[in-house]
Amino acid sequence: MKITSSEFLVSAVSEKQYPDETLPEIAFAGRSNVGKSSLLNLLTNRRKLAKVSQSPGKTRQINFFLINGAFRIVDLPGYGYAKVSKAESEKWGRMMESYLEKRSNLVKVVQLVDCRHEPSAQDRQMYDYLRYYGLSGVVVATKADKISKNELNKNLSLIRKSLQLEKDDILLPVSALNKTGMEELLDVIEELVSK
Ligand SMILES: Nc1nc2c(ncn2[C@@H]2O[C@H](COP(=O)(O)OP(=O)(O)OP(=O)(O)O)[C@@H](O)[C@H]2O)c(=O)[nH]1
Ligand SMILES: [Mg+2]
Repeated sequence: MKITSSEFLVSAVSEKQYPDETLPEIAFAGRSNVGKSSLLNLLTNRRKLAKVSQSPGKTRQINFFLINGAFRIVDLPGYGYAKVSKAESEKWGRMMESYLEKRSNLVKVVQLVDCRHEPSAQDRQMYDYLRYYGLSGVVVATKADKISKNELNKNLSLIRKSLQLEKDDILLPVSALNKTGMEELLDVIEELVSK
């Protein structure tokens, strides 16, 4: 699949701001700074569609993007950002729950993890949660340009083990810097939204 059009729709903090449930949605989840917004920009070939920054915690809302007029990619706010208050992190939890647990047109959540490290406790918790709601099965390992091929292979099996991925679960290394892994991911997304 090629993405030929992409459009920012809305930034939402509550359900009433979400777009209607007519189009299938694929959401990106992962810790703050893992590269969710960068990946979206790369997939859509638009450098500034989603805001990217050096400082974590950039995406604080649920951002909906219309892709090819046919489905949506949803950029979820990241977790694990140290500098958030307790009140803010509770707000994050409620926001995520209301989206992930009730959204009838949500097809799958792509979980992003940093390929350089073993998944954190929060990564594992998030993935378990997605598994519980039947939204798991596709994991992307970001920033593949930062380590050697050898290390990457080693870490991919570590990630598989740590998140307890099943044989059929997909784990794709990507690099937003080198623009690798995008076609594979687009194929997976195409398959998911055409079901
Ligand atoms: N080298 C390298 N850097 C990357 C890659 N992907 C993202 N980055 C960098 O990582 C930082 C965070 O990227 P974002 O895309 O903003 O991360 P995010 O997951 O959207 O973060 P939040 O919005 O805080 O949840 C930025 O400085 C990006 O340039 C990658 O594949 N390779
Ligand atoms: Mg972001």
